[in-house]
Amino acid sequence: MTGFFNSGKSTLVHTIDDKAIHVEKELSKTFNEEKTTTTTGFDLGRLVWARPNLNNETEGVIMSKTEYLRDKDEYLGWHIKYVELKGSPGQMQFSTVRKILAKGSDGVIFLIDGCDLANIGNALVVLEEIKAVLGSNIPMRIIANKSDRDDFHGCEVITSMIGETVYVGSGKYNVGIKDAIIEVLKTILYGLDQNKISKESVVA
Ligand SMILES: Nc1nc2c(ncn2[C@@H]2O[C@H](COP(=O)(O)OP(=O)(O)O)[C@@H](O)[C@H]2O)c(=O)[nH]1
Ligand SMILES: [Mg+2]
Repeated sequence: MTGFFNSGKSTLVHTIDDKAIHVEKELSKTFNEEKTTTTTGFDLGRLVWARPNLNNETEGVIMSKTEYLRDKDEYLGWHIKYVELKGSPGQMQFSTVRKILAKGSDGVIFLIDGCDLANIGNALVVLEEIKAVLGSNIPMRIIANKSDRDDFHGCEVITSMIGETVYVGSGKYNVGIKDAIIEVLKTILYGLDQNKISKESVVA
């Protein structure tokens, strides 16, 4: 998972895996009341995708590895895939770290701060960077994050600014996140065309 500084990457990883690893440091200048640290290394969440069958329409469930190990008996006979969600540092100067972390990724969750249009340009720089490393066909879902806030701009505005489809989400309140991860995982497994078919059937 990547995106510019303050888009909500560390928060999202922590929401879906409360045992996630964070490598952070205090910001020398406070960004705002809430944001006092910045990721200097990475965030690492360990997830499990459990599916009752391997039908490509089957969504299954995303949970943290800890939850899975606790409730393992409920998933007897299900198909289990372990997923690592790596959150990258968002500041421009950490470009090299982002590129190293990106290597070996099978798909991307790209976060944009949906309340901060002033940083859309920076988001685009990070988006181009990830495409340069992983190729522009890498399975990816772009999320306009922080949709819970009153000053959220809505995904239509951000879609038109980015020039690619952007989906609504809130990493803090776990809205749209698991769906995005499942969509990316399905695209990794079944390819873009298969995914389009299943997306249409979800909409219908
Ligand atoms: N309201 C709201 N705030 C969020 C959300 N996600 C992150 N934040 C806040 O945005 C700021 C940046 O989040 P952080 O996870 O550190 O961003 P990162 O730099 O991308 O890792 C923090 O103050 C978070 O509390 C969200 O979905 N909703
Ligand atoms: Mg962070």
